[in-house]
Parts: sequence; structure tokens; C-alpha cells
Amino acid sequence: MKRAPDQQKVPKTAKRRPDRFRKITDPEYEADKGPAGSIHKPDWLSAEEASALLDAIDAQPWSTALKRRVQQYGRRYDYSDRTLKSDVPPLPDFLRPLMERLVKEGHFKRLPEQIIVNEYTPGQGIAKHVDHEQHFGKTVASLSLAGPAIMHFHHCVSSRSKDLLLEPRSLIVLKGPARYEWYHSITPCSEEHDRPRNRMIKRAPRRVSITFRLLLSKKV
Ligand SMILES: O=C(O)CCC(=O)C(=O)O
Repeated sequence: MKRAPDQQKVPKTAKRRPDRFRKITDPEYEADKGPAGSIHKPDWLSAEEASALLDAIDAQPWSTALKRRVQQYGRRYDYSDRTLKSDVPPLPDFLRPLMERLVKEGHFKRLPEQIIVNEYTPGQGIAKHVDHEQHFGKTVASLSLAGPAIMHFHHCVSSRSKDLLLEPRSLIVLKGPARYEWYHSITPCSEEHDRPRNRMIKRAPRRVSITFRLLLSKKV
């Protein structure tokens, strides 16, 4: 008999490390579903496109100022004081076809103006946050490359939570409630429980994401 998602067998590791699997008991948990306003597009890129993109990214210098390596283009979001700085390169030509496609598919009204490329090795993640509302526009789009990770969504006010598995080459677009009413995060771990499929997902040697945003002001 097929078990309902919330009755699925909890892996042994979860019993040993209950903190990591805290949300198994969340009352309003929904698996495999982004919040309203999110659009998830698996296989948005072909394997060839993804591989060429990773090569182009790795040909650029990485910043090691944060715990994880990043590249920022257009403006630098300074995590220490939550301001924008203009001390980074302009948007690179190799990302232009993706930006044009995001506009063509209706995700953005004009070409994105700020990009952050994040690299996560096993054990690295990103804390729960809502992208800065005064700096960035109403759409945030993130493309996953190289390895999988589960994006966790926590509602800002209620106890609702959702998980969405982001496979390499998938695109997630956050608008409306998904953009403004839900935190999103990636757990800093080396394996995680994919509850709908009741299996553990090992983080690949790296996951790389490219996040595209519009700027609300270009004064900086
Ligand atoms: O890695 C991701 O997919 C999300 C990145 C993100 O949330 C951010 O850079 O603000």
C-alpha cells in the first residue's frame, strides 16, 4: 500500500539527527510544491547548454568573501550592510542569451540587471531570506546547475512550509506571494531527505545557481 507523504518511513539518519529533519512534523508541510507565485521549469536548459554555461562561469573570477564562492554582476549585494555596491563587472555577454530568453518567456519585462552566481559545495547553503524588497524587482529567477538541492520555503507569518527539489538545469521563478510572503533557503548539509520520494539526496561536489533580478534603482 502506498503511504501518504506524511506517513512515509523516516530514514534512520533522521532519528539520529532529528534537528536536520525537523520539518517532518511540521503540521502544514507540503512536499514538491513551491508557493503560489512560483513557477518551476525542470529541464529548462539542455545538458550541452548547462555544460557550456558552467565552463563560462568557471572562466570568471570567484569571490571568496562569503562562506560560499560567488560571482556578482551589475551590482554587488553587500550582505554585511544590505546595500548595493557598484564595484563588480557589468553583466557578462555569456549570460545575455539566458536573460533574453527570460524576457521572451515573459518572466521579466526587461533584461535582468543584477546577477549573483552562487556555488554550494556539500555542507554549504543559504540562510532563509526574502530578496531585498527595496533593491530588487518583483521577480527573482534562479537557474540550477551541476547538482541538486531542495529549496525550502517557510511562510513569513504562519507555520507553513514547502520543499521543492531543484534538479540541475531547472529554473525557478518567484513572483507575488512566493517572492514576498515566503522565505526561501538551502540547507547547509551534505545529504537531505527528499520526502515525497522517501530517499536521501546526496549533494553533488558542487551546485551552482544563477539568480537574475531587476534593480529598483540604478543610482548606486
Ligand atoms: O541558490 C539558489 O537557488 C538561490 C539563491 C538565492 O536565494 C540568492 O542568491 O538570494
